[in-house]
Amino acid sequence: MLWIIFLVDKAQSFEQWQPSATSNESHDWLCIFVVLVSAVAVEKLIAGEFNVKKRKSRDRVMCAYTLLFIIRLLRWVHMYDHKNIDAKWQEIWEEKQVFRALDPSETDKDPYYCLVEFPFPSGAGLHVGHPRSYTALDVIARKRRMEGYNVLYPIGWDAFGLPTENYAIKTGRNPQEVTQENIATFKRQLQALGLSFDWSREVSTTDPEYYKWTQWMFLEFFKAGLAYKDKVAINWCKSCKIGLANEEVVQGACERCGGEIEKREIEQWMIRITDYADRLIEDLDKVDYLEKIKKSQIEWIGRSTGTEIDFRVSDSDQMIKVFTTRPDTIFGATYMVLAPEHSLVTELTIDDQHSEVESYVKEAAKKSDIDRGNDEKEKTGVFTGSYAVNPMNDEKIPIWVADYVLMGYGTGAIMAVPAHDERDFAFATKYTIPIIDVVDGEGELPRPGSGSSVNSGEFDGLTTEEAKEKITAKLKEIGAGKATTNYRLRDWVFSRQRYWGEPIPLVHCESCSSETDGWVAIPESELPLILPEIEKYEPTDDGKSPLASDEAWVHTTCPSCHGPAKRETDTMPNWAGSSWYFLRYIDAKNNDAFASEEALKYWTPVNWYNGGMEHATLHLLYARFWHKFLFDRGHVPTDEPFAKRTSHGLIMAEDGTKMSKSKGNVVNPDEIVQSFGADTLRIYELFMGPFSEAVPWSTNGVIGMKRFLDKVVRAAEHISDSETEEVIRELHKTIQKVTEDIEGMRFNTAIAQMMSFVNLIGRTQQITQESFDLFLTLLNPFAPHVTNELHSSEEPIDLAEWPVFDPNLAKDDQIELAVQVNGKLRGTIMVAADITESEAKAQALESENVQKFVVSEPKKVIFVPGRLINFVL
Ligand code: ANZ
Ligand code: ZN
Repeated sequence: MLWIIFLVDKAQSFEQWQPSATSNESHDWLCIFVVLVSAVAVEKLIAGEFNVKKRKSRDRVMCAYTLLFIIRLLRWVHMYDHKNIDAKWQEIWEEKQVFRALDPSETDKDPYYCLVEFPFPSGAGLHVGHPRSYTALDVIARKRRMEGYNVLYPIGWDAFGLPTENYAIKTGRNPQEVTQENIATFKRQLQALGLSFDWSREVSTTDPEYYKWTQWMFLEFFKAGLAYKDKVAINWCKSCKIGLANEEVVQGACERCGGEIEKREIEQWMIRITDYADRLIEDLDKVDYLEKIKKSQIEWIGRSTGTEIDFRVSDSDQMIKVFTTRPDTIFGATYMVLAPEHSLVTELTIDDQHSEVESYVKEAAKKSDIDRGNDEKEKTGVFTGSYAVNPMNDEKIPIWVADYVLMGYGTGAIMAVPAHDERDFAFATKYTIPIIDVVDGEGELPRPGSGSSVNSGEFDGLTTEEAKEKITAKLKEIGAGKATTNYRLRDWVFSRQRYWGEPIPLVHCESCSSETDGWVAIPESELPLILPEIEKYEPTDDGKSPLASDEAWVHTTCPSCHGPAKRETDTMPNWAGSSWYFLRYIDAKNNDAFASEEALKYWTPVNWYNGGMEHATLHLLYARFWHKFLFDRGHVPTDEPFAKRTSHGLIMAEDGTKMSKSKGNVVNPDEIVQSFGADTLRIYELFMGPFSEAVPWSTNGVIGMKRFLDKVVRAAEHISDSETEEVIRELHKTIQKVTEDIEGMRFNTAIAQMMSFVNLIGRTQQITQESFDLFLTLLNPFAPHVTNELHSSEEPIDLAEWPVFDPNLAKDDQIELAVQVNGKLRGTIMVAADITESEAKAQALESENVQKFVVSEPKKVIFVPGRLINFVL
C-alpha cells in the first residue's frame, strides 16, 4: 500500500528533477500522452489482445511508446531517486570534511559544542526515537556553522552493558564481536540520515584506548579517598543471579523473570557522590537547564533540613536516633518505628515477640523499597515489646517494626506522629495506637500542614516554624538532639558482578593492608587494564563476577610490595563510561591525556546538551559529579560540564503506546529513508509535534513531509528575474521565524512557516534565484540533501552564511480596509494589518472621497479589524 501511495506521489511530480525540461509545456503533454498509451497497452497485454508479431502498426506504435515510457521511468527513477541525492551529498561531505571540527590551533573562530546522548548499540538497530534528538541538535549545529562558529558535533557508542552480555551468553558469542557488529549497523543507519557528526572523533566506551581513561579516573577517585568498599544490601534475583536496582523489582519479584527476590549484603565499591550533594544542588543556578530537569535533580538529591532526636530505650542503655522534619510535633509522638533491617531490632525484641518479629523481617526482605514506600499499600508491622522514652515529656511509647520505614533514608527509624502524618495515621488506626493532636488547624485528622502548637507544654501557641526552632534548641540543650540535613541521595554503588564492563584497576594484597584495607592501585603505565577474554560469561551463583573464574587473570603481583596479590574481579557500571565521554570527543586521539589542556580550555563547557528526560537524574547527576571531581583535581577548567540542557519527548507507536520489540510496533528508520529519503525522515521527526512532548508516529505524516519536499523541488521551476513584494516580505518573515524558532526548539512551527512560504511560491510562480537560495539556506539544516541539490552554487551550502532578515521587510502585511459611510462603500485604504480603531478612523478621514461623505460628526463608528470601518451619521 505504502509503495502504491509512493508511486502515485512520484508520478504526480514526474520529471521534477529536470527543471529545464519541465518548463516546457508541450513536454508535459507528451508525458501524459505516453502514460495514457502505456496504460492502454498494459490493459491490452493483460487481456491477451496485444500482438506485436502480427505487425499491426497500431500495436507497434503502442509498444514503442510503452518502451519509451519504461525508459523514461527508469531514467526518472535514476534522476529522481532521493537515494542518489542522499548518497551524493553524504559522499561530498565526507570527502570535503565539511563537518570536521577544527582543533583550536587551526582556527580563530569561536567554538560551539553541541552534544547528544550517545546510543547503546543494541542488536535491534536504530529506532526512530534516536533521530529525534540527533536531528534536533543537528539543526542547531548546522545553524551555528552558518553563523560562523567552529562547531563540534560528535557521536560515539555507550557499548558496555547487560543486553550485549545477555545476547552473547544466549548465542555463545564474544561480546566484543557482537558489539562491533552492532556498532557497524548503527553507524550505517546514522550516516544514512545525513547528520553532521564529526566522525573522526567517534569513541566507544568498550575500546581499551577509551576505557584506559575511565580506569585512570576511577583511580583518581580512589587516590582522593572517594572510592571505598562497603557492604551494601542489594535486591538479588535468585534465578537471574544478578543484583537488581529498586526500579527493577516489581511487587517483590524480578522484573525480567518474575522470580523471587532476596536482600543480600554484598561488598561493593562505592563512590562518595554525597560529598557533592550541596554543590550539585547549588550550582544548578549557574546553568541553563529546563526547569523540570533542575527540579528532578533537586528532588533526586532530596535535601531536607530537620532534626535528629535521640530517644532513650526504657530499661536499657540503648538509644534510637530518628530523623524528623517536624520536631514541632514531638509531643504527638505516640510510638516509634524501626525499619526491619535496623540493627537494634533483634536486641529490642522481647522473647514473647521474637518469632513474630523474625518472620516479619524475613517477609520484608523480599519487598523492594519502592513497594514499601508506596503510600497506597496497607501498612503492616509488629510490636517489639520494648518502649522508648520521649525526651521532651518522659512519656513511654511502644517501639514497633514496620516496613514503611526504609533503612536507606535518614536513620532508618522514626518517631511516629499519627495526628499529622498520613502513614502514621493509617498505621495507628489499624493497630489502635493513641492519636494526639499537637498542631491546631482546620479539618479532620490527619492534618499534615502547619499551624500553631497545642498539647505541647511550654511550646503551646507557637507557630510551626517557631516551634521547630525552639524545640530543636531545647533538645540540643538537654543533649537529646540537633539540627541536621538529610539527603535522599546515597553514595554511588560502583561495582557490578558481571563481565561486560571496565575492569576495576585495583589489586588486593594481604601484606599491604595499611590504610586502604589492602587495596592497591595498579600503576598508570599498566593502563588500560584489558578485560580478558574468558570462556564463560554467565554470572555465578555466589554473586561473584565471571572474571573471578579466570585464575590466570586473578592472580598477579602487588605493584607495591611485589608479593602475590589478587585482582578485583568486579567491573564498573554502565554509568562510568558515559559520565565523561563528552571530554574524550574534545581530543579523541590523544595518547597522553584524556584530552589536552588547550583543547579542554577551548571546548568546555558543552554549549548545548540534549537528551531524554529519563536521564535527567542518574546520568546527568553522575556526569556533573564526575566533572566537578575532575575540576577539583585540576583536570578540567570548568566546574559544570553542560551550559545548557534540554530534553525531547518520546516517539510512541501509531496507537499512542510505547514502541517495543515485543509488541512488534517498532518503526525502522531504514525503511523510511529507503522509501522517502533522509530529508523526509528528518523533517518529519521535527515536525511531528512540540519537541519536548511525546508524540505518536504517523506514516501519513511522513508522506505529508515528502509532499512538502516535492513542492520545494517544484518551486525551483519558478525561478525568474522578478518576484512579488509579497514573496520578499514572506521570505524575510520566514527568516525571522525560522531563526527564532530554532533557538526555542520550536522546529514544528519553523517548518510550518517554510511550508507556507513554499505554497506562496506555488501561487505566485515567481521567485528570484537569490531569494530561493536564501530560502534553501534556511531549510538546509532541516533537509540538507535536497537543499544542496537545488541550490545554485557548486559548493555545498552547508557553510553558507545564515540569512539575516530585514525587520522593515519582515513587517506585517498591509491590508485593504473598506471604508463605508452609512453602510455604503465609499473607498478603500491600505493600512497595517494590526491597525487600531482610532488609527483606522484617522486614516480613513484623511481620504478625500470619504471626507466628501462624512459631512457631520459621525454618531457611531463600527470597526471590524482587518475588514472595514463604517461611519454612521
Ligand atoms: C515525625 C513527623 C511528624 C514526620 C509529622 C512527618 C510529619 P522528608 O521530608 O522526605 O525528608 N521518615 C524519616 N525517616 C524515614 C524513613 N527511613 N522511612 C520512612 N519515613 C521516614 O521526610 C522526613 C519525614 O519522613 C520524617 O519526619 C519522618 O517522619 C519520615 F507530622 O517525623 B517525620
Ligand atoms: Zn602488596
